[in-house]
Amino acid sequence: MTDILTAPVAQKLRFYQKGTFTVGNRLISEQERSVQASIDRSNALTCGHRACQGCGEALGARYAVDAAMRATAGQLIAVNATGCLEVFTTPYPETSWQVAWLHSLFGNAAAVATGVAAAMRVKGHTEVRTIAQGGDGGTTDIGFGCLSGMFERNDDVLYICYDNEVYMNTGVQRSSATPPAARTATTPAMGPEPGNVFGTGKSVPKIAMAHGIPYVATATVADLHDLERKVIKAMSIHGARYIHVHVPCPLGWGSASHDTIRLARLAVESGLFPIFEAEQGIVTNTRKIRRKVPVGEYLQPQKRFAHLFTSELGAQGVAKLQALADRNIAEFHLLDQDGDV
Ligand SMILES: Cc1ncc(C[n+]2csc(CCOP(=O)(O)OP(=O)(O)O)c2C)c(N)n1
Ligand code: SF4
Repeated sequence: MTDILTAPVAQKLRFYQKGTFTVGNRLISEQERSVQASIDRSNALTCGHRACQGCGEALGARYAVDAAMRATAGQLIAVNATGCLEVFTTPYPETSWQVAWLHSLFGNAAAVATGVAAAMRVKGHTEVRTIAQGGDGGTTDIGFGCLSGMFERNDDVLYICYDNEVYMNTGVQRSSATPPAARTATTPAMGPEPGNVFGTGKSVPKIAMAHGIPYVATATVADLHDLERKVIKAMSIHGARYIHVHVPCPLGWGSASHDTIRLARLAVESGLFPIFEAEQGIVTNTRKIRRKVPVGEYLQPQKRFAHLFTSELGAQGVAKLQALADRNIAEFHLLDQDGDV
């Protein structure tokens, strides 16, 4: 009997509730239910933290770290970059972590985790595993050099990036993961190209793949079962591993706190956030889009994109974002041959 710990690829779930995307634990066998459904989950990130209502980062971290705890029988050390996750969980002198947890600086989480993993190896504690985690600013910008070094040396660390597409902890500044056209505190919605620039973009999952590391995956809080499975799979592998999790941020995105999961799902179903796994630089698994939606359905509920829906200039921005989504769909073969499934 396979379970979530041993299933080698995404298990096929039957969607009895047609018309919804519910992946309720009741629909699958007890052995395959999620870590979070288990009464003996570790609650590594427990109650009392100060995250906003509907915070995707808090949700993603809870599932990811508990899955890593399950995979390592609790023999885990977590290194955290500066950012919302660090700040809302550890207002001195309190902590919401029930795991060995370290914070050093904004940009050095990957390097600190490398040192922790090396120390455990030298001390002979080979059963103790290390993860590092941070936001998109700490990962794709300021910590990027340390991260690339960790990849290139194939250090025995799983790095998890919680991508809320903005520097949130310091007040919604643009990062290199901010989508084009998004309004942030540093990219106002004014001028001939309102919001963030339509640049070339920066896909850290693809950059991680270019290092040829053993495992790279993208994940979303819209499919927490899949996130758990990917963390558990990553912890079964040694060497450098990277998981990039899409985590909506109601405060920074100007979205309703009850819309976090719906928006995360629309990002996937529109093609803007492709879900895939790669091993040694080769894509091995993609999550097909079940029912393709136009990008407008994802953008419109978010105030950071409100200016796209009030003018002809805005409509051109929506069309350009649609082209980006379509490019992802073609690149990762996100639709079955016949189109929508
Ligand atoms: C060297 C340095 N520069 C700037 C800061 C200020 N700072 C702390 S957290 C943060 C933003 C974090 O953004 P991100 O990594 O995206 O995480 P989020 O808060 O969005 O989860 C910044 C700019 C710092 N602590 N150290
Ligand atoms: S600002 Fe965003 S990332 Fe930070 S705690 Fe609030 S919802 Fe979460």
